[in-house]
Parts: sequence; structure tokens; C-alpha cells
Amino acid sequence: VCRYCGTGCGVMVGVKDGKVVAVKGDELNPVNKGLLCVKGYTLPGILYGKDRLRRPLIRKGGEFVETGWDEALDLIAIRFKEALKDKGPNSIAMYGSGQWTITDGYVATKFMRAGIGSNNLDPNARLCMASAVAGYMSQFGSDEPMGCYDDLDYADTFFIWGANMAECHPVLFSRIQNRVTKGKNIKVIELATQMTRTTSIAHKYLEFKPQTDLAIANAIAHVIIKEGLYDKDFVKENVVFKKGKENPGYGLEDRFKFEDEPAEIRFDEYKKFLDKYTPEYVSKTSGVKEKDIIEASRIFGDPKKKTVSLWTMGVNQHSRGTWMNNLIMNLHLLTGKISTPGNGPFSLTGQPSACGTIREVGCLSNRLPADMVVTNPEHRKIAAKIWNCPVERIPDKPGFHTMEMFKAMDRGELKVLWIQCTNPFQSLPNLSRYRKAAKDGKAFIVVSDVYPNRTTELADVILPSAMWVEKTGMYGNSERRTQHWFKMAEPPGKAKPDWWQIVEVGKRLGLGHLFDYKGDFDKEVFEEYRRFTIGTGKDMASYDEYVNSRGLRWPVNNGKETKWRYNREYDTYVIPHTPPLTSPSSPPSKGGEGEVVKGGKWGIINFYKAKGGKAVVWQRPYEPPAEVTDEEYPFYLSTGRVLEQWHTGTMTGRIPELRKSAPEAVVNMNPADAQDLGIKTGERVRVISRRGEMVFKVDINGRTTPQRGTLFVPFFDENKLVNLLCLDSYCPISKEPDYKKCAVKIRPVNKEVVL
Ligand SMILES: Nc1nc2c(c(=O)[nH]1)N[C@H]1C(S)=C(S)[C@@H](COP(=O)(O)OP(=O)(O)OC[C@H]3O[C@@H](n4cnc5c(=O)[nH]c(N)nc54)[C@H](O)[C@@H]3O)O[C@H]1N2
Ligand SMILES: Nc1nc2c(c(=O)[nH]1)N[C@H]1C(S)=C(S)[C@@H](COP(=O)(O)OP(=O)(O)OC[C@H]3O[C@@H](n4cnc5c(=O)[nH]c(N)nc54)[C@H](O)[C@@H]3O)O[C@H]1N2
Ligand code: SF4
Ligand SMILES: [Mo]
Repeated sequence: VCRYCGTGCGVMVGVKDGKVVAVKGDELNPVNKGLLCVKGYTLPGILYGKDRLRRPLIRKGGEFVETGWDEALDLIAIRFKEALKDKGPNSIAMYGSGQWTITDGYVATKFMRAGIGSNNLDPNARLCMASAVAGYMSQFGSDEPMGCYDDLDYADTFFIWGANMAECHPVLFSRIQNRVTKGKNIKVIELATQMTRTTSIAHKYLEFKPQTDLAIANAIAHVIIKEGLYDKDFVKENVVFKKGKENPGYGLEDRFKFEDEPAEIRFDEYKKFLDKYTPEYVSKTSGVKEKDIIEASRIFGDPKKKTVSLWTMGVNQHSRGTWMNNLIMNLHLLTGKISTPGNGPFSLTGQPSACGTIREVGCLSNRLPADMVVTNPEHRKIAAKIWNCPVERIPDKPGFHTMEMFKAMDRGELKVLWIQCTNPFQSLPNLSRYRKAAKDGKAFIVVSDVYPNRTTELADVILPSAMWVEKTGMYGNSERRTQHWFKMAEPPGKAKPDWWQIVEVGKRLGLGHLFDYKGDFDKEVFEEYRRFTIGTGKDMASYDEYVNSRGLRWPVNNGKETKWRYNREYDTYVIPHTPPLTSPSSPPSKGGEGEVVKGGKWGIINFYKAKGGKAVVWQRPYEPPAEVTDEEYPFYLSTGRVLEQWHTGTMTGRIPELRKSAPEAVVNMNPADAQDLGIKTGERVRVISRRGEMVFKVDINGRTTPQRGTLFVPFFDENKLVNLLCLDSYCPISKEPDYKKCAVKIRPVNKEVVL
């Protein structure tokens, strides 16, 4: 499996003399059918950067000194013991990653909850997928998409809600591109704040003001209901309506707390709420033309067309990210376009195992494996039984979520913080606060990584990790596909897998019994994890089934994977005697390109993980961003990615071909704004927010063209930390920060005037 994105492409790896020397796309893997993107093609290089970390390092008098594993691990164990003795398990935290393998994540969650007795385990996926998690859970009672990549082959209409698939999910993008060029009447509707390469395939491009996607999604629901385009029978059979608390805040305060107060409402009440969201009103709020909103609504609601929605960080990194997820899924529930081939709300996952490791294994601060939560006494009992620990060991309160974890460090509440497989002191928002807290030595910081970076520089101990095919592993991708690979090369120097490091510290803390597996470690760990999943609708197959396949999509029952959950034709959890729809008013569901889909009708849908088998349509209003532009800070700054670089650039930055094509972060600007300000491509400007500033070269009419009044900067450049400028507001429900909007001003570096 590719090391990078949540697409989960299959890779053939060529090894010579113990070194990975070649890769090619796996033609038999149904995910990518032999294709890779430029990052995939250059994968071997990530293992062999000159400055790969090879030995543990301990900070001694301001310098990092090489040492052996014993000294490093003993020191970490001493700090853990001191923290436990002085301030208890809550003073210890672990910050993990959606790039962890399933083994790593499972060992980490067991170590923290059943060993240390703390739920202070949260991952970088909090910055990424938490809003989608909260969305799916609040509507279906079960996380992750109901559909799969096959939907891309069957859909007639693609709604892309502010995701730059061309650069961030290139292989899936090419699958859609293929449909557009070869298919008949395939439509791509892109709703976004800026033009990117993705826009090249859009038949309609709706450019909205940042955050106003909330209003647009409500307007589409408004038109769909007003014009009778919703599926009355589907709604009657499968949906309930709810509303929550409005004005929940923006998470800017320390110890911010928010409890939603869901209340069931009637369809009429929901309809009344939508009255306000007329295309005319929303056009004023969003800047999208009234007729475009109406046209998009009609396309979405067309009962003869199959529709897939796709989204990533534009929707999730949003101070109302959970709401925005809810609003997209509402549209699929209202029209019944869900859980059938070519129909469904499909959230694209960023990291290679944010699904497999973080969401499924349960590495978020409130979670246990298989969608269980620490706040449920029954769930804790199940976990304690499998983990063979006293049930009281697993705390009944969620631990620190990511933002609160780093705030707690700043407040001096954390004694020990162990960071693995993530680079927070480059990737967190409002970075200066958290970098300063780390520099001030408020906590003892352990960092496991493969290269020196902006986080290792602030560590007390650096541990060298084995990466990708230097260890056996499993990843779970966007479409619920779990894939396995075997170790193929030795790690350099003394580098060791992340899970090994945790187990070794565990042994030194008297927790060796938790990891006392007799046989093949990866296999035994997986089989133990699998016990959590059986019978829950999240069923994993056996380890050997993954070894012998190119991945399987859960739930897997008797070796059979599930392509469309909640649909009786495909999902064995929908019991045969589920009552059929009274009158399936929707059209036969035909496959793409004339292929007839099994079932030949909507099929029988049952959202069996939701209360009463019914999914929730949520009433969620438009509310403005946490920080709005004003005279002093007239531009919205949005941040994200470029094709050739992965996140903080630690891996891709070590591959010459990639580094050369995207050597430094630039600020993308709208040509009209640049003209007004007399700025040209290549000139340098200082971008200033209330929290920090940074100088960037300007790029006009480059790959990304932001709308007027907005700027875009990628965050890969370790020498130009754009995250110093970002605001750390977050969605009150998912706790995911909004990296996509804060207010800034710009000042040409060679001129003195503030613009
Ligand atoms: N090359 C490459 N690929 C990657 C990654 C990488 O680092 N490099 N990282 C992976 C990961 S972990 C992730 S999370 C994904 C991210 O994948 P994406 O989310 O696709 O990419 P970003 O660049 O983060 O976000 C850019 C998008 O945000 C949208 N946006 C901005 N403001 C708003 C708003 O208010 N509302 C809405 N709806 N949209 C808005 C813009 O329109 C733009 O399309 O990429 C994955 N793939
Ligand atoms: N401004 C801005 N900031 C953002 C975002 C944004 O859109 N804008 N997006 C957010 C999102 S969606 C994400 S997912 C995060 C990603 O943010 P991070 O997770 O901080 O970024 P990565 O560069 O992926 O960091 C992974 C680290 O793990 C190391 N590594 C690689 N393999 C291994 C291994 O096997 N073991 C160990 N121990 N280490 C390994 C790499 O060298 C690297 O340092 O960034 C978030 N931050
Ligand atoms: S699309 Fe994603 S998974 Fe596929 S090769 Fe590119 S980075 Fe790897
Ligand atoms: Mo992400």
C-alpha cells in the first residue's frame, strides 16, 4: 500500500540487496488498477534520505547526543513513573497519527487506556477527519462512508464540495476524469472557494465566500423540497429530523466545553427552518448566482441521476465542520441517494490509515475499538475483558483532544508527551503558542520520527522509527478497505517500529503482560483487535484473509466484503425480514455505462446502527467564521496542499524530483487583487495575521486561483511556517480546527505601506 494518501493505492515493491529500488502500481489492485501519482512513483526515496534518523538521541545540555535504546527507553520510563507518582495518569499524553499502522495504533490505545490508565491519546487525524467522524456518527450511529470507490464508476453526477482531488487524491480524480471523458451526460459540480486543478473537469463551478457552504447546502435542500424533488417514501421510512444548539462558539477559550442538546423535530419544523434559505438570500450571503444555486439543486435532486458527494478538508476543517458534514448528508437522505451503487455521501480520507487505525481501532480521546466509547460502561467492560485489565483502569471520561492536549501542555498540566509519526510543531494552528510551550520545557517530550524536523528540534528524546515497508503493517483506506503488507527491507541503523518502542517502555513500567503475545506479533495483535469487531457491523476478516487478498472492505462476513452498507442487496447486517419500502418511488438503480446493478431497484435500506434504523437529518444554520475580515485585516487566508509535497514536507522534501517541482511555499493571489495592489508574480509580500507573520513569494494565475479577497498558502515548507498565522478555533462538536480561514493583511516587502 502506498505510504501517503487515503486513496490506498496498491504498490509493487522491488527489492535488491536489501534495498527498495523500484516501485510500480499494482495492476491487480482494484483501488488503482496499476496507476500511481507522482508521489507514489517516487516512494523508494522516502527511505533513503541522507539524514535518516538511525539512533536514539537524548538532549544533554542543549545538544542531542546519540545513545543506545536501553538508555533512551530507561529514561522515558523514569519520566513516566515520576509523572504517574507526582500527578497521576492525566499528566501523561500520547499524540499519534493516521499514518500509524493498525498494529501501532492498537498497541498505543491498549498501552494508554489499559496500561497507563489515561484516555489522553489523540491523533493528528483530529486535525483532519474528526468532523467527518462526528458527521457520520451523529447521522448513522456508525462511522465511515456507506459506499465505496465503485460509486465513482456508477455515478452520473459528482458534487465536489471544496476538495482539491486533482492534487490530493490524484488517482481517484483520474477515475472521475475518465468517466467525464468517456461517459455520456456525466456532470461534475464543484463548489469551492478557489479554482484549482480540480476545476478543470467541472461542468459547473460555484465559487462561494469562505464558510457560506453552510448556507448553500441549506439552499439546495430548500429548493429540493420546494420543487418536490425529495423522495417522500424514503424519508418516511428511513429518516428522522433533529435540531441541536445554535451559536455553540468557536473553541477559542482554554477548557472550552460544549454539549449539544439534540431534540427531535417534525419534518414541518425543518421545512420552516429552510424557508429562510431561499436562493435569493443565499446568493447574497455566498456570492453564488441565484440561478446557479437553483440549477445545482435540480441536478442534485434529479430522480433519474445517481449522485455522489465528495469532500475533504474544505468541509472538515471548518468551525462548523460537523454541521457541514451533516448538511451534505442531509441532501442524500432527503433524495434517498444513498447506499446504492453510484449514490452516497463519500468523505475522502486524507491519511493512509486515518480510517483503519484511528477511527476503527479507536485512537481518538473518547474512543475504543469498533466505534465504542469510553463513556459507555458496557463498552468499557467489553474492552477490559479483551484487554484483561480491571475495568476501573479505563477512565470513564474522554481524555484531551488534540487542541486541548497542547493547551494543557502550555498550562503546565502535562508532564510527559510522546509524539509518534506526526510533526505537530509545524502542523498545529496558532503555532507560536505551542512551539513556545514546548521550548519552555513544560513537558518532557519524546518524539518518534524518521527524519529531523520542526518537532524533533523541540524534543527531549528522539527515537528513530522504522517506516513503511521496513516493517509489516496494515492500513485502512477511505473506502473501508483494510490492506496488509509484509516487511521488505531492514530499517537503517538502530531504527525500530513505533509499536516496538511502546512495548519496550511498557515492559519497563511493568506492563509487559499487555503485550505478551506468543507468536507472530502483528498477527496476534490483529486477531485480538478483531475480537472487538465481530458481530458489531464493523467486522474484520482474519489476518490470513488480508494476507491473501488485495484488501477487503468491512464489514467482512464469512470472507465476503461489503460494498454498500445498509443495503440488503449487499450488506448481510440488513436482516432479510426488514420490511420493504411501501412503494419504491425512486427509479431503478442502474450501474454506470449501461451496467445493471444487482437488485434493480433501490433495494431495502436499513440504517441498522442508528436508533430505530433511521438516519438523522439535522437542522443546522449558517453561522459566520470565527474570525472575519475587517478594514485592518481585509483578506481571508486559507491553507492546504500541493500535489508534490506531503504535509510538512519531511518525506517528499527528501526526494529531489518532488522538491524541485515545489521548492518553497508561495502565496496564491487573485489576479484582480494583485493588480489593485500593484503586485506581480515572484514579488515578496509579508502576510500578517493577529498571531504571526511570514514572508512569501506571490504566485498569480498559478495552479490555484483564490477568489478575490482571499489568499492560499500550502503548509509543507518548514522554513516558512504558515501555521504561525492560522487561528486555533475549532468545531465545537468535532474539535477539528479551521485551517481554511483567518483574517490577514499583506505588505509588499520592498514597500513600506500597509495594504
Ligand atoms: N499531494 C498531497 N496529497 C494529499 C496530502 C498532501 O499533503 N499532499 N494530504 C492528504 C491529507 S491528510 C488530506 S486531509 C487531504 C486534503 O485534501 P483537500 O482537502 O482536497 O486539500 P486542501 O488543500 O487541504 O484543501 C483545499 C480545498 O479547501 C477548500 N475550501 C477552503 N475554504 C472552504 C470552505 O469554507 N468550505 C469548503 N467547503 N471548502 C473550502 C478549497 O475550495 C480547496 O478545494 O489530502 C491528502 N492528500
Ligand atoms: N496550515 C495547515 N495545517 C494543517 C493542515 C492544513 O490544511 N493547513 N492540515 C492538517 C491535516 S489534515 C493533517 S492530516 C496534518 C498532518 O500533519 P502531520 O502529521 O504533522 O504532518 P506529516 O508531515 O505527515 O508528519 C508525519 C511525520 O511522521 C514521520 N514519519 C513517517 N513515517 C513514520 C513512521 O513510520 N514512524 C514515525 N514515528 N514517524 C514517521 C514523518 O517524517 C513526519 O515528520 O496537518 C494538519 N495541519
Ligand atoms: S494517489 Fe495517494 S495512495 Fe495513490 S499513489 Fe498517489 S499518494 Fe499514493
Ligand atoms: Mo489530513
